[in-house]
Amino acid sequence: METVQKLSSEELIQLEDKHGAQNYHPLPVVLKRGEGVHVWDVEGKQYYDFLSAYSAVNQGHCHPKIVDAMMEQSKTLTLTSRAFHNDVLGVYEKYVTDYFGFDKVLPMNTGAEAVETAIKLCRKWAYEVKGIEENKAKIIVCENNFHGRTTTIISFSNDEDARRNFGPYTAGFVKIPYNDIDALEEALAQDDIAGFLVEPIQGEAGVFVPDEGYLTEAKALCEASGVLFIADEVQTGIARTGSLLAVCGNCTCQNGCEKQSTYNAPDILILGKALSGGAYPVSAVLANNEIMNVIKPGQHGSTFGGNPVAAKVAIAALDVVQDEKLAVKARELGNLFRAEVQKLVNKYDLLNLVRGKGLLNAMVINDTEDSSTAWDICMKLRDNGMLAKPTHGNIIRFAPPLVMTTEQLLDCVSIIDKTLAEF
Ligand code: IF1
Repeated sequence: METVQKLSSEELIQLEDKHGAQNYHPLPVVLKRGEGVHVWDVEGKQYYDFLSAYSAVNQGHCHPKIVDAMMEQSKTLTLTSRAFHNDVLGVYEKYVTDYFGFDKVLPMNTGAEAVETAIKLCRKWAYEVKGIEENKAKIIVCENNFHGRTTTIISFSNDEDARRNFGPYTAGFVKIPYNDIDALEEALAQDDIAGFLVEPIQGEAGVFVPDEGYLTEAKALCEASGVLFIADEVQTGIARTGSLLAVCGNCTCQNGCEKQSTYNAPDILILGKALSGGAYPVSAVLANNEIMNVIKPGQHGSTFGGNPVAAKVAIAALDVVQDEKLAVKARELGNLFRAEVQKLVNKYDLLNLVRGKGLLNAMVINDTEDSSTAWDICMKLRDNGMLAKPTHGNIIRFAPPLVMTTEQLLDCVSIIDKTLAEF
């Protein structure tokens, strides 16, 4: 360990190149420490984190409340598997279901596992409650979706990198354009439709916010067709977009929702990432009894899902969201950020537009998708003390931790300004 700590950024990157599978192309920066909105590299340089581990670190790096909860539980009991009960799981299950307003939760670890769980749950419900003939159930998904990396999930991706040469693929998915209510209505008219799986804002697609009313109409159409409305809030959930969930629209109430009937409550809610504040892999699928009760002992599970450390971490992470009013912060800071960056869009030809909701935003660069401009800008941002990552070639995603102050946010805008001026 001693020697590892003395290695330079360059040497550490070489180690990864030589010994790690090359399934990523990270920005060349090697981080060693994080606190709140900041991270530091091995040479000691400080940066603002404008990715938040893809919206996992909403509560800020190493939030003391979350770390304390993890440390304490780690010294007491880490894992029992679900073969036995433990004294934390039930407490967490009550807490998280009250928080989001559902009857039951099925705890898993990663986002992709939670999406898989939702798909299995939806199919089982379709056969056993809705009465679809065995093996006929279809789930509607959207073009340019991102739901994770398992074989089934990439089966309905249209990102060729994510999908190509990983077949044969899982059948049973119908793909429609995102943000197209007529296409949804048409697809819902097909036989054997069990569910509609959707990201309330498409993250990987470049932070694509659907039209006002799209989610409400989509939910209403699903309900009218007896089809489950399944929201993947792995990236958008937990205050990121200025409300507790992106499906909450403009409501910022923090604890569950007294207005369940007026927000676009999904039949199945998928959470991950910030459910742990980035401290630990924790994901969850929430649903009411009519749906969740189709899963019986032995039919689904995971060794680590719902382990006591995960349970304590998630309670702490959700406490922080509420105590620090992170949804309201994300909304206010997001409005300010977009207004400020819009000024830069007006100022620089290099920028096409800024879009997003809350603190999930993207800046579209005025260049072709295969140009290296967005990457070059991210490299310069890095040099100027701010870390962000391009997506789809010419888009830069901006998703800082939600615990940022107004002053810090304005400081970041001036870093972006200064960086663009260098081009
Ligand atoms: C990677 C993207 C973000 C997600 C939604 C499920 C998952 C994700 C809506 C799966 C994960 C991550 C995975 C990460 C990159 C990242 C990502 F650019 F690829 F699309 F955030 F925008 N549903 N998204 O966004 O969760 O299994 O990873 O815990 O490196 O693949 P996971």
